[in-house]
Amino acid sequence: MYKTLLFVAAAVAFASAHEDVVEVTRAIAVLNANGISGNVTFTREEDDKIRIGGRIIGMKPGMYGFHIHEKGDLSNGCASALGHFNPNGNDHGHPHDENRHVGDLGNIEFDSTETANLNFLDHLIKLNGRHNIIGRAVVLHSMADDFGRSDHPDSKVTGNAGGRVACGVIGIMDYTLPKANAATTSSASVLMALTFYTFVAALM
Ligand SMILES: [Cu+2]
Ligand SMILES: [Zn+2]
Repeated sequence: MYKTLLFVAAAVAFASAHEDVVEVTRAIAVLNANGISGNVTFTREEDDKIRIGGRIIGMKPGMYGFHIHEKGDLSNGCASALGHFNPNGNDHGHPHDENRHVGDLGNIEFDSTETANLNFLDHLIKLNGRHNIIGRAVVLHSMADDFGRSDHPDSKVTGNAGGRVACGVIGIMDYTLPKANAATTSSASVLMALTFYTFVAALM
């Protein structure tokens, strides 16, 4: 009897460990502060790269630092989002650098109509797993990011991109549910294992 219980427990543990998880395929952040407004979308594409899209309006023409910061906590404005999302303990860098924060998305450019149209890929940010940006914050800065290449003491930490002028929490937009038959398959395996055990026990 104890053996049976132990086996059932093991089978159930095995089945739950193999359950699928929700996969986020698209995320969105809404920015609205200091006369700056817009949406930023993050869409999973082939090779698991993320396409950053959308439009932000309200900044004078020029380049401005644009990052994913560690937390989605905006209770004290953009400041409580803390620093750049950096799960690997790297230096601040250019998006194409090997040594960069996961959150380092470089600069975005506002044109003469004070509009930034976003459409670029990043290979390091993800919508699932260790580099997951869901629930964190996107932050737009008052100055250009120097990619860690200047002599400024903040260069290798923040890119010396100045203050935080607007930010938004990154939320789930689209996702795929685990396959509906996954649970059925798991229960079926438990049932099969039980039947097999009963059969073996009967032989002994
Ligand atoms: Cu930043
Ligand atoms: Zn950084």
